[in-house]
Amino acid sequence: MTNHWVDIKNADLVLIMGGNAAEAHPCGFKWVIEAKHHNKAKLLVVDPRFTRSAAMSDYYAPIRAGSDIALLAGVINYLLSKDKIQHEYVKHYTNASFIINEGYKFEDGLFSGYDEAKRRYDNASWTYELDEKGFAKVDPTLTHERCVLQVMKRHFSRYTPELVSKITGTPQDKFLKCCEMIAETSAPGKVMTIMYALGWTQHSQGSQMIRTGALMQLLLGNIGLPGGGMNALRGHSNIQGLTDLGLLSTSLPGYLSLPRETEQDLETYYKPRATKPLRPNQMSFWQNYPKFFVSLQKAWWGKAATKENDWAFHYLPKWDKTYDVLQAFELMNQGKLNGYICQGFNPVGSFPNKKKIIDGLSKLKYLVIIDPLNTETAEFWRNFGEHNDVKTEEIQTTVFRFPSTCFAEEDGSLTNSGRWLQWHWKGAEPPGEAKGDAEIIAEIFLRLKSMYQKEGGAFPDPILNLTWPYKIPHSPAADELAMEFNGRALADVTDPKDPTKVLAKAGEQLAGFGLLRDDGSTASGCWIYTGSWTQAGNQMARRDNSDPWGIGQTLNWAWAWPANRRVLYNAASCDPTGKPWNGKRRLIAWNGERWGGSDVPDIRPDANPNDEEAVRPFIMTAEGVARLFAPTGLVDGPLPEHYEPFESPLANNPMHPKNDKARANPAARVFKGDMEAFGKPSEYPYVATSYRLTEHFHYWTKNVRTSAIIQPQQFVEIGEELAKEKGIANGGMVKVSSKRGFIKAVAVVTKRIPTLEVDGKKVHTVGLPNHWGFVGVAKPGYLVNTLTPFVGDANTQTPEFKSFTVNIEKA
Ligand SMILES: Nc1nc2c(c(=O)[nH]1)N[C@H]1C(S)=C(S)[C@@H](COP(=O)(O)OP(=O)(O)OC[C@H]3O[C@@H](n4cnc5c(=O)[nH]c(N)nc54)[C@H](O)[C@@H]3O)O[C@H]1N2
Ligand SMILES: Nc1nc2c(c(=O)[nH]1)N[C@H]1C(S)=C(S)[C@@H](COP(=O)(O)OP(=O)(O)OC[C@H]3O[C@@H](n4cnc5c(=O)[nH]c(N)nc54)[C@H](O)[C@@H]3O)O[C@H]1N2
Ligand SMILES: [Mo]
Repeated sequence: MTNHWVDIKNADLVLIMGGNAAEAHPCGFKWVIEAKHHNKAKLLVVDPRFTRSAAMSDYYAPIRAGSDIALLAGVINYLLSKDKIQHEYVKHYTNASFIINEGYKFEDGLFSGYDEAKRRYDNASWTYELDEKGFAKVDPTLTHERCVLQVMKRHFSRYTPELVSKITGTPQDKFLKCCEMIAETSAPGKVMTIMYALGWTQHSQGSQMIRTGALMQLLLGNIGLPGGGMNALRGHSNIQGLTDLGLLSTSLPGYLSLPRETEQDLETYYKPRATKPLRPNQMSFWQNYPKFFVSLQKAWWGKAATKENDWAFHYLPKWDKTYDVLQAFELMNQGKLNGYICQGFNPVGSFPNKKKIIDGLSKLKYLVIIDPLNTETAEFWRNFGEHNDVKTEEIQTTVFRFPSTCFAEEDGSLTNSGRWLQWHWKGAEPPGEAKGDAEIIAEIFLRLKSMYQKEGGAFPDPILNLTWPYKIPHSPAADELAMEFNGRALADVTDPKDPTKVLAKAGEQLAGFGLLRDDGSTASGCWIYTGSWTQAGNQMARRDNSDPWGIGQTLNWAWAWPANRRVLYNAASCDPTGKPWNGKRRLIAWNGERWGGSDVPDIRPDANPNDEEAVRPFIMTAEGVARLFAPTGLVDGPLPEHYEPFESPLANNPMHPKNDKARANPAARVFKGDMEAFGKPSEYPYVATSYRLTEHFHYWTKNVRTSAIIQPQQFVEIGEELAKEKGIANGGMVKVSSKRGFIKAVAVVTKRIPTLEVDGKKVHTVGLPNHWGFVGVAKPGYLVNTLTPFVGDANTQTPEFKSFTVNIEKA
């Protein structure tokens, strides 16, 4: 989230699109109701189904799953052509005025630099024109034909209401009503918040769907304002913490990145990351990259990380490809990966194409499960009849099961969607032989280390020299780990302007990431968490809910990264003179000398907005402004474009019907064999999408008798028209099949799933709730991921769970 849960109450318009907060985030959804009650806010919901969120909305528009870019691009076209944009904001706070290089082209669905054989773009032509000093050229009049605003106008003008409706199935009048409601928030004092989740992320073009939403918000001037923002509603209670701490295969903590194979020395590694400003006087905050990186290396390897050995840069693995989950299972299938650890992870239930997942696990030598519960993955080798029809005698994988605690049985912090780190305390002792996750990992590590000590190995140094300062080495405590993430001074940290002034004494916990240094005098396990456990103690445990400004800014409740700031880019909540766009909802303001107010300023506190080359609010970019056109950052284009899902009811992409290469996302990775496993519309004519129910949490509440009682049996949802066509009765059994397998379940025939007219034909949607499987006390069912395709988003590799195709028949 750029903003936070409580802040939703400040919105004038709430757009829920690509999520169903009333169902999947019912506690957070209360802030939407607050906005309606206290702020007369309107709620707009766009979803293939009339959901529980839609039931509370002021306006609902249906959409074909997987076509959101077309709808949002249509809104952008509406805003640009009807001049419904926040002019001052767009001019000063975005790169609308920046001039793009002549080499940049977009033709027939493909951006310049495409390599078809590699399914990859070379982004060399997606750049700004630079002046002699290396700064980006701008045209403040916004009229240059290659300035971003004009490039955007040409790009999005193709998304006419007719074409949008033809692709999305959203009737034109409903689409235009959405445009009108959204456009109202281009007034400087009005804001819309966007709440989204998996309905946008789980697509082969998921990152670009989110980006299209962000572009719309920037044109409307809704980012950085209270009640505005792009708000990703996170899933598991600590999934925000997972990404913060760098648990993705190409990440390091604090959104630093693991070096690539081509970056074998520190200088090459820093070059694209520690970027110099692209406009005069901009902060370009990633210039501080070396301070965060060296502090991380010091936290991990202490004295073994020295200036002479480039802070042990050679200890880090260098990536040749991403090792996301799809990749891991592909490698298992190829026989190239023979051991796998699942810690709190049930991939047989949660990853696509169950058959391929099970085939992969069957080829392993060993599988380790760390989980408080039994799971489908732990039991993948056992035959459960129709629900898991495997040949047990042919599977040789050894499965080790380590019972672990769950969150309620341990101390620690959970980071919520709003980036708040909230400390919690153990509520009960774990049963039986269960051990904490940290204890299990520590024991595995210590045994590995002693093997390296005894037997040597190809490269023992990173293991032998790893810092391990815990009081009980086989059981690191949560507070020890939290203090390590925050970081401390290894030597006295002084003021660069006055070296006699000591800002932090050797051994002290650091108060903020401004104190981190690149000379080895500080250590921090995650720079964005610096400030969470200071000399003043555990900031995450704070529970003062006072709200002096009355807009939900409770700065003394828990602690938010970065720097306890609650709304990111909050300097954009003011006009270019430093005055809030809306005087009633003030985050910060410029008082003539400093920035201050109800939030921690997201700008240098003394940066005068009235200076000629003022510091702009998007301090993390080298430009100082937000990127409408993204020269770097995304692998599949500097601007969004609609592509069909890999499985779609349409034979071609109505945006460029003749170019088959641009039918689906041309930069998405598809493994050999998986392309052939995609279904054709003639055999699988219906759009399928999978989703959650309030009454269950994934696959684990099947173990809870009360949850099993309130949602007793697996079902699929279809509309009345499809039911009639197929002769399916409400409550009858149906078989749903894709090219990869089938499931059987009870049919719920409902008005809540509309039939849409797409590209001149009727398109029906089949809705698939996720929560059943073959382990637990609930009535057994089929795993929905028997049906889903093995392909992910081009940038994140998040699987395309939300739009694929199936057939349905009476069982
Ligand atoms: N009770 C309960 N709560 C949960 C969970 C749970 O299992 N149970 N899981 C948690 C987790 S891990 C997560 S990640 C979150 C997920 O939270 P959500 O993303 O809100 O949950 P979903 O139900 O998967 O999907 C949301 C909606 O997206 C819609 N949708 C599908 N395809 C499209 C599309 O192409 N466009 C648009 N506009 N909408 C589409 C679906 O119809 C559905 O209504 O929920 C969390 N909360
Ligand atoms: N078709 C389809 N597939 C989907 C989705 C979808 O919308 N549609 N959604 C996707 C999403 S968003 C997600 S997040 C994934 C979820 O996929 P998974 O994370 O694989 O699913 P969970 O069932 O949540 O499994 C988590 C396991 O963690 C265990 N656990 C709980 N607490 C602890 C703990 O403290 N320590 C340890 N070690 N284990 C613990 C639980 O018992 C459970 O077995 O599913 C994905 N799969
Ligand atoms: Mo999730």
